[in-house]
Formats: sequence, C-alpha cells, structure tokens
Amino acid sequence: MMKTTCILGAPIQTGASQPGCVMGPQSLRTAGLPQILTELGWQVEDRGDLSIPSQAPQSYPNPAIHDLAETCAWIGLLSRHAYEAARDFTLPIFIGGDHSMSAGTIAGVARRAAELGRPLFVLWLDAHPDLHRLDTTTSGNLHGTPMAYACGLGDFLPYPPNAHPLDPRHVCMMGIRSVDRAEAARILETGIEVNDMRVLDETGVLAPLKAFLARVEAANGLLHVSFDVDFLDPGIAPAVGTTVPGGATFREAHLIMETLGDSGLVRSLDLVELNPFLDERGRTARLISDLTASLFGRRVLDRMTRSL
Ligand code: 6HN
Ligand code: MN
Ligand code: MN
Ligand code: MN
Repeated sequence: MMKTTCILGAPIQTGASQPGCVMGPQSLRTAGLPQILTELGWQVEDRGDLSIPSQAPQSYPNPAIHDLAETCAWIGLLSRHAYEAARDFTLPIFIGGDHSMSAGTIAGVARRAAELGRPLFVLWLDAHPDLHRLDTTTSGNLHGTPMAYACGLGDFLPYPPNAHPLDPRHVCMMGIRSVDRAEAARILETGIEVNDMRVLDETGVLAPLKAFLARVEAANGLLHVSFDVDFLDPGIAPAVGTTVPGGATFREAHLIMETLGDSGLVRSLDLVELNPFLDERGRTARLISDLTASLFGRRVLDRMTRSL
C-alpha cells in the first residue's frame, strides 16, 4: 500500500514572545521538504496553510496572558484539520507555527485514536515541558501550555473543551532542560516520563526511546511526535526564539528520527517553533527537513547511492 503524507501549515505565532514563526511552513517548503519526501517514495499532498479570521480581544484573570482569542481559534481549527489528516493519511505533518498549536493537533489525533479504539502516545522532543496552566504561566506566552491542556490538567476554558485527554503515562519527554516551578509540580503529580538532558548524557538517547517504543507497540498504540526546534542545541539550530544551551546534537537527533522511522509506529508529526527570521542562511530549516527525512525512511545508503 502507498505510504501517504500531507503537509498542513499552521502559521501561528501569537503563542510565542516574538514574531517570526508565521514563516515556518514556507521555510520548510523552501528547504524542499515535499520533494525530499516524494523522493523517499511517499505520496505527498501539500494542503497549504490554515488561517483564522481576526479575533476580538479576550481578557483573562491572569493578566500576563496575551492573544488568548487567537490561540483558542487556532486550537479549534487545528483540532478539526488534524483529525481529518490523521484519518486520511498514513503520517501527516503539522508545520508551525509556535508550540501552542500542539494543543490542537494532539486533540485532533486523539479523536482519531479514540475512533479507532487505540491508545494515543506522545513523544515530546523539547527543551521545555510546556506544562503551564492558564493560571500558572508568568510569561503569558501560550506556547508554554499545550501539554497541560492535552493531558487535561486543570481548567482550560476558554480553550475548546478537550474531549479526549491524553493519559500522562502515555507521554515520553526527551531533551528537557528548562522547567518552571509550576511545571515541575505537574511533572511530580502526574509522573510524566521526563528524560532530561542529564538522563540523555548518562544513558544515551536509545535506551529510553526504545523502552517507550516497546510500550507503544505492546499497547497497539498510535504515536504522535511533537518536535520543538529548541530540542536541538542552538549551535546547530539557531532559528528558534527560546534557545536553551546544551540541547540534542546532530547525531542524537538523527538517531532518534531514524529509530522512530524504523519502528513504523509514528502516525503524526508536529514540527514547531521554527522561526526563520532568526535563521542563518536556512541552516535550521535544512536540518529540520533532513531530520524529517530520517523519520520518513532516509538512510545513509540512500545518500551514497544518490551521490555516486
Ligand atoms: N516552547 N516555560 C517558558 C514559558 O514562557 O512558559 C518557556 C516556554 C517555551 C515554550 O518552547 O514551546
Ligand atoms: Mn515547546
Ligand atoms: Mn521549547
Ligand atoms: Mn496504558
């Protein structure tokens, strides 16, 4: 059967502190992502970019929060489109856009998993856990909230209701190295698996990844991967607004993506937080599209063949 993917652009940047993520989808198209996946034998449909109408401002008791109405509109829109993409394609790609969009994409793929009667698992590759509730964020940047929303932790009104909350035991985080106090409390309460950079330094990336993949497989689960550009070390991926030193290396990141590709368990992918305004000659966009190629099956021998 033909392997199918779609590219769905979500140019949202109101969840971040600085503008630029709006250019993320176009930057990955310019890096050649659709052609790369086509060459790997996938049938690729570019569904273009979604957009929301302009929103009336919405206030909230936590005065730090900004652009709440925009984020709510994006989450509702993405939830519907991610559900349809998960229904219609083998492995859809949701390209951001800031990470608040994952509140919508995870809700959409969770609806599809519920329809199939299969559990949803999420691999969260990020410097941050993004576990803020609306009452705990102090930056007010809503890209710090999608994982708490996805797991149904706290009252998220006026976000759209979350009909299929994710089981926190079905989440595996890797690359974490910047955690706010309120987020640390959520991690301790829920027992979410957090492989911070110290764990990755001590065990390497493969041991925790393979243990998680074995759990997904044993549960006949569907796996969603949420890839935040700041998971990577800023030295190789400067195009992100929330750089944190000491991130994943080029080799660690490729090994993760190749292992995910080999597993055959991944059913959807977020590529988020790419801010091309901060890039250097397109290097981050090229790296993200190469990492995506690794997940979609590109292996060293393919590249050798091509250069012969
Ligand atoms: N991201 N914890 C910080 C905050 O402002 O709440 C950083 C959030 C980063 C969000 O990386 O998607
Ligand atoms: Mn994030
Ligand atoms: Mn992050
Ligand atoms: Mn379970």
